This record gives sequence, structure tokens and C-alpha cells, in this order.
Amino acid sequence: MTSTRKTFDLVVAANRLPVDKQVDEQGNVEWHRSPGGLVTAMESVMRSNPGAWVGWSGDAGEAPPPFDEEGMHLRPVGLSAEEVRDFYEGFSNDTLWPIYHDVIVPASFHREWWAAYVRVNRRFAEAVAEEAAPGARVWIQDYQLQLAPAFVRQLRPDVRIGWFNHIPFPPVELFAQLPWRSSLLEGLLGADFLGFQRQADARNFVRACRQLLGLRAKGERVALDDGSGRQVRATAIPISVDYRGLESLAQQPEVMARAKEIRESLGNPDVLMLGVDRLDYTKGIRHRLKAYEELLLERHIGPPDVTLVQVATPSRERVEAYRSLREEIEQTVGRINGELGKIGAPAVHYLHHSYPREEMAALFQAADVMLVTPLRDGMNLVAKEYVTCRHDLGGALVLSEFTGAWHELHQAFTCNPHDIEGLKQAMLRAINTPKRDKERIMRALRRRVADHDVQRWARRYLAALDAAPGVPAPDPRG
Ligand code: ADQ
Repeated sequence: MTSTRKTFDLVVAANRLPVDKQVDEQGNVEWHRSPGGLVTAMESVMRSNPGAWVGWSGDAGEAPPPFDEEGMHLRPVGLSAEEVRDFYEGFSNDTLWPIYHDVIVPASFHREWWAAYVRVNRRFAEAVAEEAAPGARVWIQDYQLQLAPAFVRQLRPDVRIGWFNHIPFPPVELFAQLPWRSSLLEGLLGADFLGFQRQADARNFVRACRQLLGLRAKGERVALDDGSGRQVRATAIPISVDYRGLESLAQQPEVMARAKEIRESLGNPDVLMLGVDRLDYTKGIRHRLKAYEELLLERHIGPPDVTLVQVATPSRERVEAYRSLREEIEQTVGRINGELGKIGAPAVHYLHHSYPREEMAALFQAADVMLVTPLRDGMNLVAKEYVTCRHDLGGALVLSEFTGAWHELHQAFTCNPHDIEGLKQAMLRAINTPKRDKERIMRALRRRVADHDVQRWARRYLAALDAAPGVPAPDPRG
């Protein structure tokens, strides 16, 4: 590190940079902000702290040089094509992701994937160490970067290190399957503060430290046994959405007009049901379709009066479990439409694309019933986005109790997606509950999200990072 180089008081590290690369017709490269909640949250905190963001650009190959964009210093980290395969698709998404989501599909264990995970985490830590000012706050995101906290600490013992897990942290019985479980825990314990979506996730982490590393823990604090006297705090700080930004988008006349247009183009059904998910086996799309199909077969509902729009964003298409899920969902949709659709009135409208934010807000406003039925989900922002967009107090949210969101939004029409009969009942209740009762529920759900938005989440996280115990003050009695 040279003394003339600019460094930053806040450094965020995440698998991806908060921008997407676009190349125009002349071959000029432009970067456009990707509109995720994390970026919005960081914007609000970075306005008062000069900040850097360390992340992968999304293309295999050498990292482009650092650049500044929308008030942030962006520091790309390069991944080779093999590292994209082994670190990202392999260890992150085919080893950790299934273990951290209750092994809905089996996890794959490969030692060369682990080697790539270690190597890439070290590279991220080196980039962070170069960007951080003396005593800076470093905020590392998510399951792809669990070793980075300890690597950063080795390189820069002067900085404060936080990590936030966007996905669940598994019970120790599942976590223990990982051949690299101790190294992962030791990587995380390099941080001063660990944030989780639910208190149960934080407790699972503390229990794993006790049982697998033999460390002492009291409440939310784990005490290290390396002679440093350091303690690490683990607690829940659930993420949220940019309530005010999204609500005002949903109030724009063009968005409201588009919502009406969507309903008209679907033949103005009495009940429009909606699912919006990354095409992922954790999201319970198969269970949702099964329940819907049975409701149609039993003639509780049927097109054209009731229809379902399922938006399934393409995701991780080079991982086998995702390819076979896509095939299965597409076959199921084809079968339901073949058997139960009518001319001009399919039972399921299936859309396998990404949409701009305005279109998503219009879809949320058009939907009478929003189906959020994951088998396991760290939070699920779609549930919070839906209620945020319903400034008209219309609509009903069916929400799985296995999402982090349910712990805040339990007034929703709750379901256990494994219980198909129960899921059908929740869907029917969401349709048939009187309008005034649904409005009362929606008002309560909206109040919760309005009071706990993503800006509050980021402020709370950084305050907890600042207040984390680190090394407790020496005992004055000596
Ligand atoms: P995800 O698993 O990606 O996130 P989720 O929280 O639902 O799940 O976020 C998905 C985001 O993508 C939402 O903002 C949604 O609006 C958007 N989206 C989905 N389909 C889209 C489409 N077709 N077009 C455009 N946008 C679309 C992980 C964890 C979650 C956790 C988040 C944040 O798995 O549990 O809530 O991180 O911490």
C-alpha cells in the first residue's frame, strides 16, 4: 500500500459488483447500476462515508481496472473460466447452497472446488486490504465469501470486519456434512460481527462453533481460544427493501396504467395469481403448481375466472440441478395448460425472463394473490416488494413459514408448502377472505415493511459492527 493511494473508510465486498456491463454497437463499454436492494441500501450509507465496492464483474478473465461510478469506487476482482466453474457454480452454488437450504437437492463435494474457493476468497481479501483506509469498516456479503473475514484480518488487523449472510445458516447436523466445516467457521470468526436473517440462523452458527470447534459461547458471543481474548457477536439483522423508493415507483401513473393493461391482456380475470422467483429449487415452484393444478382439477377454481402468471427468472443454468428443475417446471406447465386450459385462456402464463423494475411493480399491482411458497429462503424480498407496491391495500400474500420474511410478516396467509392440502386451503382463503379483512391485513404488512426498510437495515448493521465487542476492555483489577 503506498501513502498516495486513495483508500476508503467503508469497503463492501460482495460476489458481484453492483453494476452490469453493457457494450454498445460501437463496442464501447458502459456500466449500469444493477437495481438490487443491497445497492440501494449501500447508496444511503455511502453518501455519508466515501465507499469502495470489491466484486466480480460477471465476465471470466482478467479484472478490468478499478473505476468510479455513481459516487462509489468499484474494484473488480477477476475470475478465470475455471474459477467461475469451481468457485462460483461449483462450491458456492452446488456445495454450499444446497447444504444451507436443507439439502432439498444433494450437495456435491469436490476438493478442487474447495481449492478454488480458498484461492478466490484470498483474492477478494487482498483487494479489500488494498482499498481500506486505516481503521476502516469492511462489510463482506454472503456465503461465497466466508473465508474472506479471516484473510482480511491477517492482512489488516486494524480494520473492523463484518459479514452478512443473505441465505439461511444450516443446523449443525447439516453443516457438519461439509468436509471443510472447521475452516469455514474459522474464516467467519475472522470477523468482529456476523449478521444473519433470522435469530435461528445466528443460533445455528453459535452452536456449530461450540460443537465443531469446542469454543465457549455466551448468548450471541463466541469467545476465541487463540489467546487474543477476542469475541465475535452473531445476531439477526433481517434485510428489507427500499420501501419509499419502490412505493413511489408503484404510484406512478404509467405503472398503474400498465397494471390495468396487464389484467386486460389476461382477459380481466376475477382472480389473478402471481409467482415471481429465480428459477431455483428452494422457491417451491413445483409445490405451488401442484396445489394450483389440484384446485383446478377439483373445480374449486378455473380459467378464465382464475389464472396464474408465473415469472421464473433464468438462474445458474450451468448447474445440473437447475437445468433439470427448468425442464420439470416447463413440462408441468405444458401439462396443466394442455389438460386444463381453454382456447385464449391458458391456466398458467409462464414467463422465463427478467423484467425492469417498473414492469415488476405493475405485475405486483395487477396480482390479487401473490404466491411466495419457498421450501427454505433466507428472507425473500419478493414478499416485501409485493406489499410495498400495494398502496391501494388490494391483494393478498400467501407466504411460506420457511422464509425469513414470514418471521416479520406472519399476518400473511401462511402456508407450509410441503403440505399440498394446506397450501390449497391457504390459496382459497387468500381468494375468498372478505375485502375489508384483506385490507386490514395488507395495512399491517405494509406498516412492518415501511418501518423496517433497507436503509434502516444498513444503518443498524453498521451500528452493530461499530459496537461489536472485539477485544473486551482489560479488567481494571489487572
Ligand atoms: P434471491 O434468492 O435471489 O436472494 P429474493 O429475495 O426473492 O431471492 O430476491 C430476488 C430479487 O430478484 C427480487 O428483488 C425480485 O424482485 C427480483 N426478481 C425476481 N424475478 C425477477 C424478474 N423476472 N425480473 C426482474 N427482477 C426479478 C437472496 C436470498 C434471499 C434474500 C436475498 C436478499 O436467497 O432469501 O431475501 O438474497 O438478502
